[in-house]
Amino acid sequence: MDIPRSFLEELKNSKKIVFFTGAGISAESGIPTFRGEGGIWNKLKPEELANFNAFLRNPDLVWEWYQYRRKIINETKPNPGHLAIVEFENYFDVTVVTQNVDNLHRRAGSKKIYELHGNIEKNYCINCKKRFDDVDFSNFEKNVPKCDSCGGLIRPDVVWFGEFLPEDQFEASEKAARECDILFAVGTSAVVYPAANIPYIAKRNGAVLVEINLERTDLSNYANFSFLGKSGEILPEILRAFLNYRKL
Ligand code: BV8
Ligand code: ZN
Repeated sequence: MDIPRSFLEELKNSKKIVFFTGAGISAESGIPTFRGEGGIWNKLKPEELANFNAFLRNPDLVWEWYQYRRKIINETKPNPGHLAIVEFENYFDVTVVTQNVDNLHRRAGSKKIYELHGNIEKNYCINCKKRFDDVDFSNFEKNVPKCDSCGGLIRPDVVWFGEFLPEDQFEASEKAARECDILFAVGTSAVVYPAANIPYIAKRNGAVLVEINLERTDLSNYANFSFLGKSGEILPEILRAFLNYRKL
């Protein structure tokens, strides 16, 4: 893969890096994306599942979908793309801003992570808000569990369509985007807002914008550099090229 010298020079002069990641970075771990071919939304529509009213209308169906995804996630592990991002921490001040709810960046060992859309391992009661994080609900495959304090429905702690993002995570992500020297947008179709604002905020504040994706997206016209291909191959390749370049 051709890595431009001008890109390596920018990287060498950078201190703060943001990795803004989407479902594509977890694809090589075996977790289906939302919108690419084989994407889960192709079969199921967000409005049917990832929103609060759908949950109220059919809690068992929505709960079952999350149990199905949790099962897939539990059988996967971080891939070389996640691991390369951890490696970058040895040479840069790295912040991970992820739209993913799969917890793979944390399992890979990333230190500074902001989760804009929540975390599928966490749950809470919609009535009394009691937390049920990292509770094993494996015996609730098809039926939504009820809160043991008030009997309310328990939901996954993820951000559904029409719901606000966790303010602390979003504000910290905006700040990291404003202050970074370079932002890598990795494996995201950049169509879901307000998360998709993050790369534009970085660019507007003078950061170099780098896109890593299998295909072009809305971001491609704004990116200073675009690498087309698999993030699990490209990120380790960029790290290797950087380590060689900095020795020159
Ligand atoms: C909000 C969590 C304020 C749950 C997700 C109408 C009504 C209501 C709202 C809206 C509306 N119209 C617009 C909106 C705003 C809406 C929105 O943006 N909709 C879009 C679809 C138009 N946003 C919201 O509703 C947000 N909240 O606006 O609140 C508000 C409040 C009240 C009333 C109104 C507004 C909340 C959005 C969060 C939704 N939750 N997920 C769950 O996961 O179950 S969204 C879902 O999409 C995931 O979080 C995912 O992370 C996110 C983004 O998708 P991507 O990560 O980019 O993944 P995708 O599959 O799309 O793309 C993968 C990419 O990877 C592809 O480009 C592919 O080429 C690439 N790829 C694949 N393999 C690889 C690869 N790249 C590299 N290597 C590979 N190997
Ligand atoms: Zn409760």
